[in-house]
Amino acid sequence: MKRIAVINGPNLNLLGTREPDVYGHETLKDLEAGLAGLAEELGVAVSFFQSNHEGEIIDHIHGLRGEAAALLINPGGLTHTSVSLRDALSGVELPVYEVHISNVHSREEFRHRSLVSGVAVGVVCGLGLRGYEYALREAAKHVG
Ligand code: CA2
Repeated sequence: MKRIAVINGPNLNLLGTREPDVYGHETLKDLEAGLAGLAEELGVAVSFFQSNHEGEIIDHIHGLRGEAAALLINPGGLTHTSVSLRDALSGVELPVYEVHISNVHSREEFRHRSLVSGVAVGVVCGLGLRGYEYALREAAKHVG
């Protein structure tokens, strides 16, 4: 069965505990449980990883080579700053789906630029946690 890796970057472990007006009421565990159910329906395997450390995320991405068929990533604040994350994503040669819970374009100017989008198949933003579901459906179609 093809595997799709879901990666959440810095501070996304706080989902559901703060800033509910921006990030909603669901926790990271709720999100992962929902995606696991959807993956089952779609007939793909899914793995989850969250870290607040850039290097750990990059190491995880390196480890996906040969293990995963596609990856979904919400890189958190690293979206706007990390050349190293972008390089890891382009180096792993997997289809990348970038997800943001909030509409980054209606927020502060520094969130308008993503270093990741240029190496992504597609980007979903502003649709809350549903954005992960849409991206998972697309990724499953792509790898199926
Ligand atoms: O909208 C998104 O998903 C973001 O990737 C979230 C990042 C932010 O830096 C990006 O510009 C957009 C921040 C993640 C922080 O997550 C929290 C969740 C709950 C409470 C506090 C922070």
